[in-house]
Amino acid sequence: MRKEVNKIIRDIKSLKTQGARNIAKEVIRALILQVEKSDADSINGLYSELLEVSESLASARPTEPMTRNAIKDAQNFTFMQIRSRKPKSVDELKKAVAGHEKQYLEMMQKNAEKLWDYGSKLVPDGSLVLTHCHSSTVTGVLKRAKDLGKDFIVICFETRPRFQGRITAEELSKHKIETILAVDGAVNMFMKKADMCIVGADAVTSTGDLINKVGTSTLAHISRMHDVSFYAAAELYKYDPLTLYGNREKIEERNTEEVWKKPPKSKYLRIRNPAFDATAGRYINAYITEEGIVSPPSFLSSAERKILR
Ligand code: RUB
Repeated sequence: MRKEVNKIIRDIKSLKTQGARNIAKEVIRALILQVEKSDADSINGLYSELLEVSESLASARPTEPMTRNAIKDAQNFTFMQIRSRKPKSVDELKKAVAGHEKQYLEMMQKNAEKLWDYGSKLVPDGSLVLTHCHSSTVTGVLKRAKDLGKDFIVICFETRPRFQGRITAEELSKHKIETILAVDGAVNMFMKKADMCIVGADAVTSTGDLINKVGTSTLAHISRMHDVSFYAAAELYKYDPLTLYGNREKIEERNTEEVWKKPPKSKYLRIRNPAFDATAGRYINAYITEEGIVSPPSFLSSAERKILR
């Protein structure tokens, strides 16, 4: 494996690269690097190398279907090239695969732009918007709404223990959006005055349930208590096809030192650090996707049209 690819894996594991889209984009960049600079001298050699590297990339953050979908697409494309197009040389295959991956990145960008357009129309002028963690999809929606001339205030919750809410706060305020950072425990207090909630997505299941940063389900439940609209901004590529067969989305448990560095030693004390939680589709008013606004039960049919299994 190339050392640049190793670094991408390390950055994903250490959370230097965060968020489902950013992780998927880095993984695709790694595939391009590996293929373009590969020393493989045969077509089969290149294919085996791609399979091996993609396994390591997929396991760097195993709970990200957007990454898995991208990897599956790369593997299927390469397989079909070898099977049907029968490249004459390894260089021809390298070029085809790298070219396909570059197009995939462009498609991701176009999808995000479309989603931001749809989402920005939902943000009411003069409103109070609540969000959680840092989602590049959500900040894209909010920045687009601001660019449309809308005035609104965003409250981002700090998102313990890694404080991704600060990344959101910094990014939005740089874009001249009035932003308030608040502690996670203040959700109920601010919900009373909120007009809408918008969060990102790590995974969407076949039943329209959402997996996102831990604390998302609290926001969703409390928004329902106060009758505040709750949206998740999720490209259809966040869909996890395995959930159609009953697979439950794994919730990543991270190092407990992130929560408490030096806790007192006691056999009665345990610390837990789940990174994500699941929100049932019935608490979500709609998903904002690149194909428009869809209800949680319709996410599946829209996604299935796009994603190869
Ligand atoms: C980030 C997180 C984000 C989603 C969506 O968690 O939960 O809401 O990944 O992000 P972490 P995006 O910081 O642990 O990766 O919209 O950018 O794909």
